[in-house]
Amino acid sequence: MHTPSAPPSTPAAPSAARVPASLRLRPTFDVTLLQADLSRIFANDFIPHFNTRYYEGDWSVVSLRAIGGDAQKIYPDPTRSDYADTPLMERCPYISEVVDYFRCPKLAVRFLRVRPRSVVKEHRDYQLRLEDGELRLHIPITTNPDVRFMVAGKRVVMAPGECWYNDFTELHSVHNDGDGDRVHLTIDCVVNDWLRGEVLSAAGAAACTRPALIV
Ligand SMILES: O=C(O)CCC(=O)C(=O)O
Repeated sequence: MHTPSAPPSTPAAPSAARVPASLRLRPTFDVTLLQADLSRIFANDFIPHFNTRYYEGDWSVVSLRAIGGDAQKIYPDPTRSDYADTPLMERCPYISEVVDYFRCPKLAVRFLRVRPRSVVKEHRDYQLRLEDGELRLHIPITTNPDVRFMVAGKRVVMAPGECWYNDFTELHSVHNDGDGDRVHLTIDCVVNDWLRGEVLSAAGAAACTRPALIV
């Protein structure tokens, strides 16, 4: 695979309590290959999001890994563990490698698309952060400067190929005021020692780059 790039140093890890609500993790994935996989997904593979009260416009989903391997199942049911790749994953060989990069159990893997002039309204997700033992990673594939992704009152600018942890138990929303689709790959993960280490070491690195507190 195209090995994701990661900085070599691993600063001292903070505790989970010090992890910010939004945090870029170390791997960076190949944008051309991500977009090539996305191009093999067709318009009628996208299914409108089930939470119709939470959005205006077009927010839609493609299930690459779902309950029972069924691409029609777009709800990431936290009570189920029988997740498997759907037939759509076969069209996405690079994304299959990206998913394998994460050395932890994976649940739902989806494309989430927010079309131009669409809004995912402010909401919280239940038990979806490091401390809860399950978290959702976002890897942008297509985006534009007029996407506003807000988490806990702050704008989070995520570029294609980057990998981000967000605390989705905090209020969050997405506005796409641009002209192009915004598509993210999302990977729901069960937190194990490896994943906790990745998040905590990224949090440690982020803390080191913050300005010193002057008292
Ligand atoms: O980015 C999106 O499409 C929605 C983000 C969101 O609400 C989530 O991942 O829980």
